[in-house]
Amino acid sequence: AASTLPPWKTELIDLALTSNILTFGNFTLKSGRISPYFVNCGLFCRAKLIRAISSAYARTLDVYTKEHQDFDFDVLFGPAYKGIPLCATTAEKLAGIDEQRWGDVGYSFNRKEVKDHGEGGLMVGEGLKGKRVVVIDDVMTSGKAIREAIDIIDSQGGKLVGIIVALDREEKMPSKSEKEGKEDDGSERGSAIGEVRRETGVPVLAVLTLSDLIAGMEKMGRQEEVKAMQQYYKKYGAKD
Ligand code: OMP
Repeated sequence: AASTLPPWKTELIDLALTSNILTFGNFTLKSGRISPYFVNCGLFCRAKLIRAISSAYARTLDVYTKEHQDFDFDVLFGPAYKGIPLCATTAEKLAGIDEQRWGDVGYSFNRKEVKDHGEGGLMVGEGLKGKRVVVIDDVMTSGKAIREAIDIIDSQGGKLVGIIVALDREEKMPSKSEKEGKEDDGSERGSAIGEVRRETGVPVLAVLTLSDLIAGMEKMGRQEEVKAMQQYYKKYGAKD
């Protein structure tokens, strides 16, 4: 798979690695799983890093839209807090790719605390009512964070048409035993992203997947990390 990774993905992985956005060790995930790698998108917090990740989101959306004539959207919704800079900077990058095509795309985000004075309300930015909305978020593991964002769009009268994340960890749904705080039962189950796709009927795009990270690390000759990620994938990876 290493040879199929386009140069822009290799560069992004390299940048994530040198800026400690992609790290290796022992990490307990939100799901309770212990992962040998972690991606902290909150650390895209320097000019060249936010430029790189917002360009990658915009490129992924632009390419997907070109390849799927029936796909289009009006607003990028970035759930608070981490989605806030992502929706704004990605909208700006879309205008940079093609202002004719993307110049009128809106962006919006929610407040975590509802304001009771001034303009009030839960939302900031472009209104979602009657609009085709794409959720932009950082990492998808089990899809819990994404489901919360979908509820907000529903409550605002928006129409969810797509989801984009920086990283799809390609993990299977948590098993019943995991939800009870025990070890995974080892059964084969569908992917978290697949489940969200089935539930919502919309495409879930990812700038990078775990397979991309493995291919990128392989290209850089980081065999130890490749092995750890492959072992993790064997245990928790989704086969669909
Ligand atoms: P789910 O809600 O299980 O899909 O997990 C997504 C969230 O997990 C992200 O919004 C992060 O808060 C966190 N996360 C990461 O940021 N990076 C990772 O590599 C893994 C996780 C995680 O805990 O699964």
